[in-house]
Amino acid sequence: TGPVLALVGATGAVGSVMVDIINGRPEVPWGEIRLIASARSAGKRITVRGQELTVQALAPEVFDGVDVAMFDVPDEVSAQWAPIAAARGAVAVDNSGAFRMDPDVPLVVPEVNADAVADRPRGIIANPNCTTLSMMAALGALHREFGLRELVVASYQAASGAGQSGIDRLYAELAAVAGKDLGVRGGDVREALAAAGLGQADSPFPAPLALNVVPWAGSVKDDGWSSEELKVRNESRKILGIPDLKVSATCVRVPVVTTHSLSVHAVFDREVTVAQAHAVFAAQPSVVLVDDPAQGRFPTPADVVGGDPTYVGRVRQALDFPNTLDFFVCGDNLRKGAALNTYEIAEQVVAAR
Ligand code: 2RA
Repeated sequence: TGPVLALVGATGAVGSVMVDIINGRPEVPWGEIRLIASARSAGKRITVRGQELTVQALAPEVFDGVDVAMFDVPDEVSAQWAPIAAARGAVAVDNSGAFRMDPDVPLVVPEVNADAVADRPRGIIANPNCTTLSMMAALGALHREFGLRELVVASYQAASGAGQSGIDRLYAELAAVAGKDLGVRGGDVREALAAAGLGQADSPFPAPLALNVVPWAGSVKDDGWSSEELKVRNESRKILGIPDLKVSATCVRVPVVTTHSLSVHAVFDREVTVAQAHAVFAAQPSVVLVDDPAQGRFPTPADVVGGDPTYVGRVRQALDFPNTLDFFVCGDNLRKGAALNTYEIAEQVVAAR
């Protein structure tokens, strides 16, 4: 009988991908897996590794005997329940934003700072935001070799980053504009959505996403920044262990269902060539290099979705900036960006026992 794993939020967008990941592993270390969700979803039956499990309602007792409890739930649910799981003896691995910047909670990407899982005074380990996480395997590998000093990032974030409601909204908007010749201007998208009964106020996005890009993700913070942009800054610093890393990010939502992309401008302490960067990426098992633009080969969300690795391409030495690389990264925001990294942390916790 191996350790007991609990998955809280088993029926949500990330939780469902988590179940796929657990089902797809060749082997798992767990003696028992418990699926947990809100009372509304309790009683649902989900097959995990050939066994039909019944989803249990979230309550303190469900954590009794649990070794690792993974949380894929909104911030306020994690804030309340991860400490309860920890108090009942579980290590909580939390994918919300509730604990990421807590100095007593490690923020872990196993390829970059796996050892940090051991130092968890609150019994909680945080999983980074999917936007930061999507570039971390690639950046961490470069940082080890060349010393990262500055980071300028633009994100191209998928609708599923906003959860199931984001996915549903994008499909509904696409249906509202599909099959129509909207002319060279692409038509009045707001009018087309309104005619289909899709009010802007009902959308998780602040502007139409179909046939559009939206330079906003997250909530409003001081001085014009979005929460998402500050997460890229703060979380990159914490994961890489560079508290004074200079970071500037612009986060943008694009009409892609799943897979976040980032355009990265990274300045290093030491000189770095494209060939050296290619060699570093090739040596990092969780990074796949797709970089032959003359043959039309570069990562795109449509090609990498559903995969576990981070895909990197368009690697260039910046012409006007010394020691600087520009490159493009794509990563499935629901897999490595959320469920997979959380699961890898959970396995790391039991492996380190
Ligand atoms: C988003 N990164 O894409 C967020 C989700 N955590 O909206």
